[in-house]
Amino acid sequence: MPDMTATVESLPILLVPEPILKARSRSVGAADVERVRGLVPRMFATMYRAPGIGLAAPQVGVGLRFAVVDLMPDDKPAPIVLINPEVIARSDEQATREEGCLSLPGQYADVTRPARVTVRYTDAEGARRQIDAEGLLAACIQHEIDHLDGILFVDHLSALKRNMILRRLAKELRQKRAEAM
Ligand code: GNR
Ligand code: NI
Repeated sequence: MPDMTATVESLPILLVPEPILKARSRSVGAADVERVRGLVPRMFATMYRAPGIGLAAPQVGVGLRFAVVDLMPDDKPAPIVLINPEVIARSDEQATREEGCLSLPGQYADVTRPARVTVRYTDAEGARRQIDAEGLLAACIQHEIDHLDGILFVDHLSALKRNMILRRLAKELRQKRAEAM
């Protein structure tokens, strides 16, 4: 008897400087729906295990425009699947908060973005939806949509801060890989 409660396998998370992280992903079309359906549970498993509050398909090597998000309010799962998400309105008001990224492990910086966004997307059931986001959810959704356009949170920083972070990450990964030998 197969174990029906078997844990969904995590996927490897690609790290900077993987080229796919700098590429624009293409829209999910009807022909991609089965592939997306298969990937979504694995992407949630990968995100929860990391742990993170969002994960975009290119971070697991898939060049398609979808992402998963879960802020786990009150420690309870609240999974959101964003397929072909589009920001259709953004506030003039900006907000600054510290961001991190699973593709730049251990690196954090303050990022300024629109405080509120309205996002149109297709959900996991194929229904067209719209969400008004603010606070951390707004930052997270914008961060994930950026990934679909090949943009990383460090691209919102000055060249000086960006290079500082990229050099620090390269050094830390080099050290970690040397230790693992
Ligand atoms: O886990 C994550 N935390 C986070 C914090 C502030 C703004 C955005 C994020 S998303 C990030 C996970 C990730 O890399 N998603 O692409
Ligand atoms: Ni990220």
